[in-house]
Amino acid sequence: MELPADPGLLWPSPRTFFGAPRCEDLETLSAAVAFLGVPYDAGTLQPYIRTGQSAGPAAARLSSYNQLDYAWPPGSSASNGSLGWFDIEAKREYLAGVTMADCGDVAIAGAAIEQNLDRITRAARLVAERGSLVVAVGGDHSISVPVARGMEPLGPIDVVHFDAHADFTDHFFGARYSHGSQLRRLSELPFVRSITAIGLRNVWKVEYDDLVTYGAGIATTRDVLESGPQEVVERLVPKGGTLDVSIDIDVLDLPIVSGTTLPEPGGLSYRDLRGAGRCSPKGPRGGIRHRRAVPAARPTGGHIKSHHVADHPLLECHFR
Ligand SMILES: [Mn+2]
Repeated sequence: MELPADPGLLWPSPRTFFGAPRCEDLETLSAAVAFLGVPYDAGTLQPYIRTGQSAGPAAARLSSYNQLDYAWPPGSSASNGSLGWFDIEAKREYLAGVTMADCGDVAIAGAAIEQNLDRITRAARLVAERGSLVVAVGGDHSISVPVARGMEPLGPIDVVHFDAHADFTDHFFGARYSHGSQLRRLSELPFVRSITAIGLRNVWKVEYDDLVTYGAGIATTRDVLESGPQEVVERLVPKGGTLDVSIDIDVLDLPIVSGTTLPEPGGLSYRDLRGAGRCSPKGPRGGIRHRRAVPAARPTGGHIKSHHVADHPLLECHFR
């Protein structure tokens, strides 16, 4: 990448994910990676857990300023895909030449829960049908279910869940579509063939028992720290299928992601998570399907940093 001396006169505003070109019409989407904002936090177990995750997509777009510029100066012509970024540790560039698009945010309408979930599914499905890697940015973790429903054409799906929590309760006080039950709902989708949960450390016994009964692959945070992310991923994550990777940033240690809604001490480091992404198996169509739900509280410094540390592992999972 050449560093231009002239920054240009105007930069596009507001910022897109990594400064990628906007896609105004999903019917014409043509990009290897498609970002889909899902500003939804109605799946939160209120009032016990704080909300604000709906601010996630906008915060993630803003924080991407100091990670990767799709084109430089921002907004300049980028017919050859992303400029990428140089990793001095690996002595190589990542994401160079990869085409990306920011599809905007799914339209969320107040308390219309079922309609909102349906819209999320329809948008995710349109993106998947265009052959793009779906990168859904939440939002609370309950968006995993409507996003995964949109992945049906790519099935069967192997779900890989990075989270301090199992999210495997059948319900909370009768509520079945909260972030506390999303992995359970995913396990019930007919085209989901496996579940692997990595980084668990605050889990109810009933959830653990049900995960074992289901046959899920399970790695606690301590398993990852003691055995290393590569051993855990190679042992547990199925090979040869289509992966749907979901990262709850609370899988990381509390001081790294202080802005998240349910921070847990004793978690993974950025390097652990990135290492897990790096060694995940590649699937057919050259693709791993990712999405990530980022329960972040409010657009504070911690929130911004939370997004920052999740972005590199997410993308390294696929482009390495
Ligand atoms: Mn969690």
